[in-house]
Amino acid sequence: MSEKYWDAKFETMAENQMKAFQLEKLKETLKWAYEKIPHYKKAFDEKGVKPEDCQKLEDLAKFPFTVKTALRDNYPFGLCAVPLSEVVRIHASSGTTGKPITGPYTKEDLEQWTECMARGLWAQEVRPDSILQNAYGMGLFTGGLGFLQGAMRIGCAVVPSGAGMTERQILLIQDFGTTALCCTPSYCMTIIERAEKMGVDIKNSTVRTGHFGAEPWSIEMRDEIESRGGIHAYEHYGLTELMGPGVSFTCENYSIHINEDHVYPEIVDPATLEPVELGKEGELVFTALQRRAMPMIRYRTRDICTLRREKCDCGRTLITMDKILGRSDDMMIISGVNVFPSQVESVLMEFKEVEPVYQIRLAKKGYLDVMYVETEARPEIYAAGQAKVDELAKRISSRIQQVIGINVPVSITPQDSIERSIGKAKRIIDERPK
Ligand code: DLL
Repeated sequence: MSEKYWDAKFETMAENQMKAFQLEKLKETLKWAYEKIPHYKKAFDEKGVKPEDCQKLEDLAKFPFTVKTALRDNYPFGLCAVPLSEVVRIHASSGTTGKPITGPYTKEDLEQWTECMARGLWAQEVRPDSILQNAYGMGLFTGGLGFLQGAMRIGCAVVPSGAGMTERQILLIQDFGTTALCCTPSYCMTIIERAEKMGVDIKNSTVRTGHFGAEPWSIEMRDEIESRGGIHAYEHYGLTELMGPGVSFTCENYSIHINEDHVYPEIVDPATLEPVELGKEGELVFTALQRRAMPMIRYRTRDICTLRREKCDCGRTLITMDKILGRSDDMMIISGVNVFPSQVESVLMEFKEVEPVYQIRLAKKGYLDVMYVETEARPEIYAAGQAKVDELAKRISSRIQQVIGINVPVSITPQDSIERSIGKAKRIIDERPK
């Protein structure tokens, strides 16, 4: 570890060395998965590929994808490559429908995950003298324990406050002198808003850094957290299927660096499933390079993103990804235009008169999907009377038309009518007949 990097060897490794390292790990992983897990043996055989067919990184494109249903179909331990006696932790994610998906870890898997988390938090100014309040859900969700492990590895004081009980979170910030706050960005906004109502000034509190993730959020939301909360808003990205958080993290330049010695990223065209070149948008696909309990080959995340290999001033050579635009399952097609909630969020955040809460209602009009946006205004707008409220709604609607190109009715709902998030915010209410 150095003052700047937690693991300088991998964080600043030359590209050709990294590729050689990845290839070696990839070959081991393909063999491990093929030999240990019937699902992969069958999938490889059906595609007519053998682990030995991977002789260069590009050969990975010949191998089959893994999709979420494979995890559900093999619930709970069908994709586990080791006996349960070697498993030391099992996380799970409920998802929206049906059975959860499981994430088992060996001792070594946990160790590596911890290192990935420490790497990210170290890059984000967390040090042994930090007081880190961890307001991610503690439990089956990978957020709580993932951040706990990484922070403990650095050796800072962790306050495992968990998600929820917002007034207590604010009390802890004040009493313990929290310097680093970990939670979803929407929950951070809830905390800031509640603190303002309580007359507590988070902006001038001890909190300096935020370590946010687990849901899509716009750059405008990031700016809002920074200006309204006085917090440097760092980001983490990850998913249960791979390890949880720890897949990637932002440096001081907001570049999202992928721990590519642990996860090998690809972007594919979600329609053709063909690889997409660097700098072009598509679906993120990851292969875990070092996991033992649950190796993951070409996992289709459904997250829409772009990969870039550009020099970053932080000195890290790790490949970067853009902010996630949204999940392909959350993409709405309105009047023929593809829209993600994060795009609506970007427009809403331009308006200082609205609270950073919103929801999108989807309904059917004939054969067409229609969308309604609901948000809340700041107290002074309600106080100024209904005409002001209506005028604001109209202005937002015409800005959406201008930026996204669709005509969307916007309504300003009564104060505090939209549920505040404590974890992953639910942005879409789908009222379309099933
Ligand atoms: O959300 C892991 C995590 C916890 C990441 C805490 C960061 C911080 P899952 O519950 O399995 O795991 O959800 C994974 O959440 O496929 C993305 O769609 C979304 N997601 C996670 N991080 C981000 C992010 C955790 N920074 C799914 N930006 C992923 C946008 C994110 N979306």
